[in-house]
Amino acid sequence: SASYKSWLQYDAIKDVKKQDKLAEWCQNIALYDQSLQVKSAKEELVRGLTSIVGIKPQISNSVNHAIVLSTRETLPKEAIHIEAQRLEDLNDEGFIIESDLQTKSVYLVGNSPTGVLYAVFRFLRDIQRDQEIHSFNVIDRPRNQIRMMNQWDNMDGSIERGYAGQSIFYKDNEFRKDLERVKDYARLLASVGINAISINNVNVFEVETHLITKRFLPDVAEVADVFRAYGIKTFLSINYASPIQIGNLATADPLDEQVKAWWKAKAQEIYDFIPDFGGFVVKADSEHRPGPFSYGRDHADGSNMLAEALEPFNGIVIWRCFVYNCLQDWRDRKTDRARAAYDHFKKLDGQFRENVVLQIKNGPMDFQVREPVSPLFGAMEQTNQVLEFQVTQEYTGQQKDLCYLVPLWKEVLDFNTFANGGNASVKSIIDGSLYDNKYSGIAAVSNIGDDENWTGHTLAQANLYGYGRLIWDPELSSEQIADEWIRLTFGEDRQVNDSVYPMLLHSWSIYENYTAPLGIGWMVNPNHHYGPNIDGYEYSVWGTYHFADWQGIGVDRTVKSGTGYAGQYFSPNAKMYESIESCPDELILFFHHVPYTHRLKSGETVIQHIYNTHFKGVEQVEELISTWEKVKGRIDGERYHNVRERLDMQLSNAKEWRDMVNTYFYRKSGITDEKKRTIY
Ligand code: BDP
Repeated sequence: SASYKSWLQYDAIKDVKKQDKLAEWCQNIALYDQSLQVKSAKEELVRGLTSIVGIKPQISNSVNHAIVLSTRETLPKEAIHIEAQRLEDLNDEGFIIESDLQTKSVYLVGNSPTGVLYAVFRFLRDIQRDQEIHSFNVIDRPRNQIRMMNQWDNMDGSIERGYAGQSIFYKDNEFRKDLERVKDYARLLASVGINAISINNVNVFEVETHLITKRFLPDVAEVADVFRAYGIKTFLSINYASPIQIGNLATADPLDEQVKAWWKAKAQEIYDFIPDFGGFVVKADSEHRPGPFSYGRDHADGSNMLAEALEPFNGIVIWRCFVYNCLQDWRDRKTDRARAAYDHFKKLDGQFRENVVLQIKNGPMDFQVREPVSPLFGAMEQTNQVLEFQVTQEYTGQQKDLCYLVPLWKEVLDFNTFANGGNASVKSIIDGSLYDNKYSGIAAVSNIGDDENWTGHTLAQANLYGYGRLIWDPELSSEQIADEWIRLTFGEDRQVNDSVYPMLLHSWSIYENYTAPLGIGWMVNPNHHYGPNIDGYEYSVWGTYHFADWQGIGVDRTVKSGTGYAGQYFSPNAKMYESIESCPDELILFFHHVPYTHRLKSGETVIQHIYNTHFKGVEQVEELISTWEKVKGRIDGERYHNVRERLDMQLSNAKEWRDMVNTYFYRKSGITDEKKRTIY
């Protein structure tokens, strides 16, 4: 169905002239490399051309009248005029696409077989839009090295924070037998340049602990085969206590010789099954997961031991920095959860082995609709890092509410940390250029499941697409990415584009308007995290407070009088956040406790801002619905109805948020709405 195909629709071109010309140029595919990824590239090209152009291309061994697929090294002599030396300046996965008017051929040449695959996806994307077949002159390469997807799938088939059905990998504590859907997922991921995937939840429970044993390794190997053909490396999340749970050892202490030997043997065993296995993702000492702290060791000891075991095989350890005390006493309220990652890890800089990569969430708390950027970025000059985003919309509407996340991610990537004495955007840190890291990149929690449309909300496909595109090229704008996705997904229909485009682009700010205000975050129902509950976490152990009383609200994170968190930033960011005058409005309650009557830079008081944005948010959702109504009849019914249903759910959610938030703060503060709207 159209919803299943998502952005790989490959709709037939309607313009007859363009169609004929494409048919003339695309009759043949010439293959000058036989590797696995080039085979996938060819298969995709045949599929795409058959559907877009309506011809079945032949496989030929001449460069004439052909789409030529080749790596730089295997280019035939006839292609001497193709400027393949341009490729030398690109990284491994880079490629060129060049039209040759004389022979009527187009050369898709990669530095590696995977580069060829990326060239094919780019080629198919471009011919569906404005690119003329005779004038290709593309040179492209991914900006980030590790471009990863984290599945939070459990083997019972459930997905932690999954909002699109069950796992496509597992069912009833076994691997699914049919891997067709995994293959289609691999196609979607490769089409936007993803090159790594971890296939199980970071919380590794009983069964999943056995993924690294003979019981499941043959299955893992089969999945890895599917992904390999699309240039994607397979990783597993592991249980730090594995030596105890499956190794019959008495300890998992990283400095214990038996434990070290056990992991070394384990690594050997895994690589016997999967020679190009990527490595481990580890959540340790976090939210009740075991880790090195139990043995009085730190996270350098903990990760280095695993890294040593993987090193002979070029494997890496992706070690998560989401480490904090999730059992704090709220009455004490002195420990600030926001400080935790920096406090734990900063001091370990320089102690990690080269194949340890720290994975840092974009913000210091947990994927809230608005958070400052984690101060750890740039703070560890000698440590490899990847950034972690959450594509699945745990705190941003759970794929019932619309929230296009690319603008949020872009703000994070563009943020200047002022590390290294100057201009040091997050993107220049995690692409490895600032500190010349051996490993670097971006990972994100996936938003897919076995729903027909993959993502529950059809428009949430744009987040998966956008994540891949943005980390391939962080210079792309949110607007460009939205436009590409809409056209590839719904075809070339101006009216559809005119509707969906503003819906996507405004959706993050709409969601922010009707939920937790001014960077304070949370206020959600505990556990499942959907819908409003202002005090849901206020008196619990998780360290997520808003401190609202009758006079004011916000967390004082200043150095002067608060938790000191603001001081974790480089100057001048530290100074900017420290002072109420210079702290940006949207984060004021993250950094400061202020009276409700505090006047924002916008001119509104905090309380009036809360009322205004919450009334406005609901009105904006109503507008989303009327905008969506304009696409009715212009796209298929399945996708139309899916989105319409979701928007209706979003509207009732937004109203609930509006009423609970406004009422709560009216009752706390006793201050009436200037505009005298109804507050219950
Ligand atoms: C939180 C989720 C929880 C995850 C955790 C993590 O609520 O389900 O296990 O993050 O990232 O956002 O480890």
